[in-house]
Amino acid sequence: MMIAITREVSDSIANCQLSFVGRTPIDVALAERQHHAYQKALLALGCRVESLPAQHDLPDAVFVEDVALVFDEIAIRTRPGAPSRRPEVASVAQVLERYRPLYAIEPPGTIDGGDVLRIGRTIYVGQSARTNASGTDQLRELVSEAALPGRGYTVIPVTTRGCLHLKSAVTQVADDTVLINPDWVDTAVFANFRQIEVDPDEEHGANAVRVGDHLIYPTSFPRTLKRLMDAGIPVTAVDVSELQKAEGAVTCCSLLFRESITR
Ligand code: CIR
Repeated sequence: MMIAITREVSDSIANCQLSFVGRTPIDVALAERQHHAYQKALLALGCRVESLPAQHDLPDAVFVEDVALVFDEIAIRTRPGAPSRRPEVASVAQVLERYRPLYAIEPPGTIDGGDVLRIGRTIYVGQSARTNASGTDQLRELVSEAALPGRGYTVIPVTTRGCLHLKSAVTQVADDTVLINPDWVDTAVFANFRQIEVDPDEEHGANAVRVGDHLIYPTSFPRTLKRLMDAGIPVTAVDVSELQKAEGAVTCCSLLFRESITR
């Protein structure tokens, strides 16, 4: 069973952090409806959705992906790069403790979950304004072969440019395939994968959520959506326009993991 942890939209979302997107008015009621449709898509793909109550004093709290990393073996509370987002961590960590042994990124380390892309036994970590070398080194130790005998991961730091997170620039869309924006990350890092590039007019289009072999993907990138469908990848399209105004993408609205632990 796949678990999806989500959090309801804060009514203060208009005060969110913004880095590469200009501030425009957000329709909170519409954001809530879109978020519910996103949760429904997760349910329809067989996930058990654990929806946490909104944290109205924390504008970005709907973006739960950034505050924790969940692997088959352990979970890690992150220390988000934006100080305003650090109070979001504790309540999600409390839930994760029920599922995995829980570790933490300590100061001066910072990591946003949006910078962490796991593919198989490799973890690519975006080096962004939100994720630093100390955070990356701490993650490397926590998932090393020494820490997880027989189940260690290789951690590869990846430089990003012009975007918020690594997963703004690249996500996995099939076992052997990534969806990628070549302007925001060096495609050579993913040379071992088949690569589907975003349409040049859809620069934010590289972020897809993968549930089993299926994707959840925004309706706002129709040309890239067609590329995914032409590649034979099953896609559920969702309208997340209001969350995109908060610089959110589809991966960032859930923490997705297998219920059972692997030791
Ligand atoms: C932020 O800047 O932190 C939020 N406004 C958006 C976070 C999006 N997170 C993600 O893509 N993982």
